[in-house]
Amino acid sequence: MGFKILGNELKNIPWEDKPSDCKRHVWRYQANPIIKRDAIPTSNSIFNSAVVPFQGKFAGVFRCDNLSREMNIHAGFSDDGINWNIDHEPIHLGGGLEKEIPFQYAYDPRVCFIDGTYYVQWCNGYHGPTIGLCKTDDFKTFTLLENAFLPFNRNAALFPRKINGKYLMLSRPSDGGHTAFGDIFCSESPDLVYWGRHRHVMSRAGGWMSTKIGAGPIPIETDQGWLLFYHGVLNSCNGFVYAFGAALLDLDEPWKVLKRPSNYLLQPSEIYECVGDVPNVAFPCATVIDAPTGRIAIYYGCADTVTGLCFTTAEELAKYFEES
Ligand code: BMA
Repeated sequence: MGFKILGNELKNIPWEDKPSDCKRHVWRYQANPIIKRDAIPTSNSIFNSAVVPFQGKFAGVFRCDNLSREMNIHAGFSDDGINWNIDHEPIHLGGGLEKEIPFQYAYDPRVCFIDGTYYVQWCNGYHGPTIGLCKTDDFKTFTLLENAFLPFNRNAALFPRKINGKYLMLSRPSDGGHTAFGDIFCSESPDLVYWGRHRHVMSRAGGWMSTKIGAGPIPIETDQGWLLFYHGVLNSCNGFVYAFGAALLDLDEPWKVLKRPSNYLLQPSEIYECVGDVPNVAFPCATVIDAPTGRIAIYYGCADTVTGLCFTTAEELAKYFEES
């Protein structure tokens, strides 16, 4: 099959070549985790976080649970995408709307660059979990926008360009607890305020994704369709296990699934993925890509405690999609 990533060159993408003894399509950064749980003085854990190229370097929005275990999002900056300076204070959401939508909690951010602006989507506490949105140009000043949906919802990921003139966003309707179900839907908006034309994209399936699934990073445009990394959850006798895989969605109507292999790409196996505040969690929230080489670096939360980095390429994923 083979496919080509449509996007920018990123010469300074964080990168390690595939080890010669690696049998999988995704391989981990050897010095994982890249962000330790106590990387800032106030953090119990830093995981499920989003990163984007920014002004020739990198910026990000990080999920930091603090020492009283409140969940919040913090901005951070990096020269190389690996070593991060994360603000000790949470992001201040301004612009006026914060009086209408007072802060309760924030977690699992994704960051999407569209038409020159960075939009953050996260799970926002508003009488239960729903999807919060804000925008920034500099990762210093953040303007709060309307929540996209009613509670309960999680795992939102905007598409990185308008499709047929509209913003599209994936999300995962849920409940107010540790949701034992969940499928991915796609919603449309003319203005990032009013959302409708909700379409079912895909349901949980067998094995590693038998309990629930949720969109991971912002979808990546390729000549064969949108490349979506997504997490899937298996309910074992010892609790949930979060792994991730990938699917290809139609470019014009992304609620149509073109390819969806049944194998996972990465399953919690390393000690920092299997042991932590929530064991056995690999939860991807961001990628950075170098289109000419097809290189993809994936940022993922490990055991709800630390942040890891792993790698793949368009060539590897083409093989993965052929195996399905
Ligand atoms: C989900 C979210 C994620 C978390 C996962 C595993 O419901 O809370 O933030 O990584 O559970 O605990």
